[in-house]
Parts: sequence; C-alpha cells; structure tokens
Amino acid sequence: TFEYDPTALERRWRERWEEAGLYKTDEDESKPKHYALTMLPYPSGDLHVGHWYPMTPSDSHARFMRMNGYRVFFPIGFDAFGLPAENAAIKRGIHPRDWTYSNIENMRGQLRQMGAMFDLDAEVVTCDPEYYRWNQWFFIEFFKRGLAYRKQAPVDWCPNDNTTLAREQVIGPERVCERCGTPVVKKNLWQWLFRITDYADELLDFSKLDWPERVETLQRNWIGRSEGAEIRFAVPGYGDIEVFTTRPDTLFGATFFVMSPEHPAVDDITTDEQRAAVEAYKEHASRMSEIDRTDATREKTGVFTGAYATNPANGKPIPIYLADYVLMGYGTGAIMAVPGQDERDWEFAEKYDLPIVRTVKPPEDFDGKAYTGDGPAMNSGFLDGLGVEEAKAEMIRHLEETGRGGPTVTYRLRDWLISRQRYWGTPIPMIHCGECGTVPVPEEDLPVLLPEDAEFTPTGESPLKLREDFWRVECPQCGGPAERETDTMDTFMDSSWYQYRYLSPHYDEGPFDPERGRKWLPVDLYTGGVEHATMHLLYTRFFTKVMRDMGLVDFDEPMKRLFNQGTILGPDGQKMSKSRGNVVNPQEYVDRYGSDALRCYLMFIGPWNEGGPWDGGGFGGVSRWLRRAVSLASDAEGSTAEADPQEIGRRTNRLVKKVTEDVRDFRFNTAIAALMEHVNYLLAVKGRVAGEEWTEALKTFTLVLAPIAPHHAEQLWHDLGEKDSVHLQSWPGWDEAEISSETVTLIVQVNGKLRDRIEAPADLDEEGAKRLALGSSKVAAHTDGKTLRKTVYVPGRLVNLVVG
Ligand code: ANZ
Ligand code: ZN
Repeated sequence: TFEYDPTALERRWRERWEEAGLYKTDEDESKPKHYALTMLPYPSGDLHVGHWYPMTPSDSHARFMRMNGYRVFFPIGFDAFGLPAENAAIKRGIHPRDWTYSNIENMRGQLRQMGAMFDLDAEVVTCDPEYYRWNQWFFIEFFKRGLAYRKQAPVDWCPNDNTTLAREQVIGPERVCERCGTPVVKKNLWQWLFRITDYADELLDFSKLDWPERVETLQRNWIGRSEGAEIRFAVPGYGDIEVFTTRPDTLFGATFFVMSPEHPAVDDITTDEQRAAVEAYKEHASRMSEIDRTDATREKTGVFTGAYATNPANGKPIPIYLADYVLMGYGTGAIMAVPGQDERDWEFAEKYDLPIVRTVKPPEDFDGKAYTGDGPAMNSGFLDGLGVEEAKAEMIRHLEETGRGGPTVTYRLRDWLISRQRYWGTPIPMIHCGECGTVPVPEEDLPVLLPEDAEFTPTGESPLKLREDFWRVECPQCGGPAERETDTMDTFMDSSWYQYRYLSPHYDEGPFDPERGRKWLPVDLYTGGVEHATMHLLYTRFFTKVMRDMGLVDFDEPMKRLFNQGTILGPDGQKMSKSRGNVVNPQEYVDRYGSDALRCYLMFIGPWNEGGPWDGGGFGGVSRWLRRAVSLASDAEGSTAEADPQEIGRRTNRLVKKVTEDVRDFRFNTAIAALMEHVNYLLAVKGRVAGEEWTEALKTFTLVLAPIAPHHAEQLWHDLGEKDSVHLQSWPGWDEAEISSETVTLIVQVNGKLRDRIEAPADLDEEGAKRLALGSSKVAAHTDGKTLRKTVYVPGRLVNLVVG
C-alpha cells in the first residue's frame, strides 16, 4: 500500500533543497530577469494565515517564471520598526528590540517551513543599524536637496496625559484618547516633513506603470489636483486675504467669505463683540476630525467674526465667517462663498440667513438649490452670457489686470510628515545648534544609533528626550554645545526603498550596490494589498523619483507591474490581523497536512484577487487530492492494456494550456480545479495506458503541478525516476491544434437567462462545467450572495445555474 506522510515528505525535500542551495538566486545573465516582490511582513510574532495568503501564490508565480526561463529574484524581509513593539514594551516590560528580534527568529523558522523559494540570503530587517543607517543617509540627502524641512505642524494631543497620540490611539468619532477617554485636541509641534508635493504632477503620470486602474484612481484622488485661481480680497483695517477657488467665474455671486478656524488672520480681524463666540468655535473645531469636518451630510456650523471683506468684482462688503468645513491644510484656508453655485455654501447661507445670488442661469426645468452645472453667466457684469469655461478665463484675465489674483493649481496631497515622537524607529540624523542652525550629522558619524535603553511610557515627547547622553552633543560645524534631534522617522520611510536594499543587504558604500542594481532593477512584479494604495505605494514612487534625480537609478517608477491580491478574512468576516484576534494559526494545518496542502487550500478557496473568509471547510479534500496526486507514480510501471493514447495526450495538452494561462494571470483557483480534475482522470485510466505514454503524461502533469505544490511535485518527479529537481526543469508547452479541435462554446445561463458564452472542452463533466461557469465574472454578478440550488448541464451546449 501507499504510505503518505506529508510532513515527513516535505521536511525531506526542504532539507535537500537547502543543502543543494536550490533557491539561491540565479545570476545567469543570459536569461531575462524577473524581480518578484511580495510586501514584507511586520514581525508581530507568528506567521499567520494572513501572511500565507499573499505570500504563497506569489511564490507559485515566481516559481512559474523560473521554469519559464527567467532568472528570478524573490526576497523577503521584515518591516521591523513601529508602534506594536513599543506597546509590548509598555505593557509587558520587554525591550522593543528583544520583542522584535525574537519574533523575527520565530517567523524565520515558519518561513522556512512554508517551503517558498525566497532567497533567504537577501533578507532585510529594517531595524538593523546597517539598514536604518541608509534611512539616515537618505534623510540627509533629501535635506541637502531642500526636500526635507521643518515646520510647526498640528498633532493629536491628549491634554490629560500630556502626550501626543498616534493616529490609531485616537478612538471613535468622538476622537478620544485611547487610554483615558479625554477628547483629543490639536497641538502644534516642530516636525520634519518631506516635500512630496514637489513631485505631485509627476506622480500623476501613470504612463510607465502597469498597475490596477483602482490604485491609479486612488492615487489620483489622493493627490487631488485642482486648477483654479487665487483671488485677493481686501479686509479693511487688516490687509489682503487670499482665497483659492476653482470657480473664479462666480466671483460676482460671492455674498460672504469663510475662513478656517485655524487661519492665522482670525485673531486680528475678530471684533471685540465677537471674540468670545469665535474662541468657543475655535475650541469646537480643534476637537473635530478632518473626516467629520468634510462630511457633506453634516449640518453646517459657523460663527461671524464681525469683520468684512471687499468683493473685488463689485466692491461690495461681505461678512467674514469661520466654519469648520473650511480646512487650513487646503488651498489658502479661506474661501469665497458662492451659495448660488455651491451646495455647502447654499446650506450655510440658508442657516445663517445670508444672501444668495445666482450667477449661472440654470436650465428651465431646474428646481434644485445650488446649480453647479454649465450655463450662461448672469448677474455678473462683463461676464454675462458667457459659458462657465469662457467666464473663468475672462475673470482670470480681469483679476490679473487689476492685480487681484491669477491662475493657480492646488493639490490635496500634503507634504509627508516624517517625525514621530517615539522610540522604536530610525533617529533623525540632525543636530540643532544655536549658532549654526539645524545641521546634518556628518556622514562618517552614521548611523546615529538608537540608545539601548529608554523610558517608554509616553510623556508627550520622544523617549529619546529623556536621554541626555543621547541628545547633548557638539555641533559638527562650530564645535559648540548643541542638541540632537530626538524625533524618530515614520516607518513608511523603511518600506519606501527596501526593494533596493534586498539586492545587497550588507553593502556599506551606499544604499545598494549599483552593480546589483543594474542586473535586477526595477521590480518587475509587486504583489500586495490594495490598502497600501495611497501611502506606501505613493511614497515608494516618490522615493524612486528622488533617487533618479540623485543619479542612483535610471528609471522613473519602482515597480513595473502591480497585482493586488484580495484580503483573507477571519471566520468573523473581518480582515485577519493579530490586533483583531481573529487570526488562523497555520501551524496546526501544516503539522497535520503539510504546507503544500495549506497553500493549495488558500489558492483554491476563491479567486486570489477577491479574497474572502477562511472557514477551513474542504481542507480535507485538498489534502486527499495531494495524496492521490503523489500516489500516481506508485505502480506506474506494468501498465499493459491499450487505452486511448490520443485522449491522454489531448487532456495533457489542455491541462498545460489551462495551468499556464491561469498561473500567468494569477487565477490559481481554476488552475487547481483543472489539476484536480486531471488527477481524477489519470486515476481512472491508470493501468490502461501504455507505459511510455503514461510516464510522459505523468511527467508533464508533475511539471505544471510544481509551482502550485512544490514538495509534492518534487516527490512525484523523483518517483518517476528523475534525479534533478523538478524546479530546475523547463515549463512544458502545448499543441494548440490538438486542443482547439476539441473545444465547444458553452452557453451559460443563470436562472434561464443568458449571461455568458465560454470556451470549454467538449467532454467536460458537470462538475467542471459548473466550476467554469461560476468562474466567469459576468456570471458572478448574478450569483454573488446567492445560493446555488441546481445545475442543469447539456454537454456541448449549455449550463444553467439555478440560484435563489
Ligand atoms: C468658490 C466656489 C464656487 C467654489 C463654486 C466651488 C464652487 P476642489 O475642486 O476640491 O479643489 N475650497 C477651497 N479651499 C478650501 C478649503 N481650505 N476648505 C474647504 N473648501 C475649500 O474644491 C475647490 C473648491 O473648494 C474651491 O472653489 C472652494 O470653493 C472650496 F460654485 O470657491 B470654491
Ligand atoms: Zn554650531
């Protein structure tokens, strides 16, 4: 009988692979390169199913590329700085460094067990001084280029605990402190920023990227480019205050003026009678989140300052209000309010009984409030009759002539705030000197090491502030007494350029060895979650553009192609994460069924780009399939009787084509379905196919199984008498002619209605037909969330899914 012990089988092969150095990166430059990157994990303790889900299909794809003749670089590392380590220190008294490195050690072992083809020699750990030294080096380079600067910027502050709070420590729509429940306020602190806005226009150019449309749209909206005008309003007794508007054509309809409560002119223009009300309103606004302030459905609130501005189009005085819906961080922090054409302004005008003047004529049948569409200008003097676009241009010309404004472009994107008042991060390598100002640490003094010990309990300042031996230094320029910067860097800094460091993790003459860069850069395929669309993926694009301007690389984009896998959810339907406590521990599955079973199960449960909840159901079926697959070679010899040699050839061709196209396009679930069906077939004809044909068919099957179930394929390959690793073999081809003669067009119906037509093998069975039909996105639109009640299958013609 056939003995099957998947964990022993897998362990044996992993040992052989490691001995042979099978996954050392192939440096053969006669082959085309493929740099495959999967997002590096945070070392939270254990590798859980939420890590397996993105990593193992990425591994299958990388293996597939290797068998297709590419030299493949597929590294992994740890994104090891950040708050959880520090929280562990506060809660449990473990040093963040010890907590992090012991987690990493544990996860390294688990990564090995996964059996992925990661080149573990290329590992990067971002909290290693040899890594963060280059964060510091980059910081100084950015500073020298004017891309790093300091300014006062608001942070969330708990007035009870006297401390700054990270975003995740501010809880709920009431925005209270995580620890004491006190409402959080904004406080200004000196902070370091990167001038990412200098690259805003270039970041809007996606032409050199093969990225999902969705990510492009998210980035485009995040950058939020708006063309419009800046207009200077005179405020008698004060001076000019500028507004940003996208609708200069509506200036004649500006019947009031609104400033952000944080606008620096507020205190100066407020009259004595209004001062108390204005102060109270400022206090109210400082407690609100930006999301709530910009929520269009919220009732508008505001306060009159007592002051007036002069509308430069008609010379009329208009009242100046403060309202929380105007944000200081956008445009100029002040707006001209045009209720006739702007919905928010209309609501505000209604509530505070302010005049409304339409300056664009709505269509006859319009019965709404503000009219935001196109139409002839009215009540607008020299603009009357012009369409919106013409009127904008005409007004801008007029403003330039009269010196009251001009065209401008504004972005939603803000500069990247780098400073964190935290311990477990890269020290910012700057020194503040009373004589020389802020000067960089000289390159030969890098890295600025994190002091071994610190008091982690938050005080409102960086824990490094309490280490006088850390911050009290000599000025590197004048030698006088000076103070070291005590803020550390945002951990997004670490992940902005880690893909470069992988190439030469111990190189000490630069962030990476340019020779290695020439061989491998840029990244060809990046796989990761769409939740990183606006921060990480924008920051790494920015970094690459700066690196290009520094002459470090000669391309514009960090990763040519991006694929977003979906999210694996816990049984509770929430994203799997340690902090939510809904993680599935892979270990029990790996110990019992082996890692191939787990990776195949994860790939099989649904389309990879969609993700979905883990329920563990059907795991046994996947495991049994692998067992049957690996049993195919036993007794392979001795097959005697004639079966249908043409059929086995045809089936094998079809399988190769299907798996090739599916794995190429990340459709692992349907590739596995085809492999499963094929095993059924092979078992059915086993013993009835002549020896040579059988062995050929089995070898081809093993080759296309290899990226999906690497250990099991290796076993099978050796059982077939082969000596070299299956993973060093070339990917098989297929004969199109043999397949195409045998396919038919199936009509797919849902509840009797035609929804799709799909190409299918003529002899497809009902189960296969059902799977194919369910795999169609056109069909999915009509079956999602419903239960499949019945399948009607007329081979060669149609399949009808009855759902309800
Ligand atoms: C007058 C006006 C008339 C406006 C009109 C719109 C329609 P986008 O497209 O998002 O760039 N605005 C300007 N700065 C603001 C701030 N700091 N906080 C809140 N709102 C601000 O939006 C630009 C428009 O948003 C600007 O054009 C301004 O209102 C408002 F019929 O000016 B508008
Ligand atoms: Zn000095």
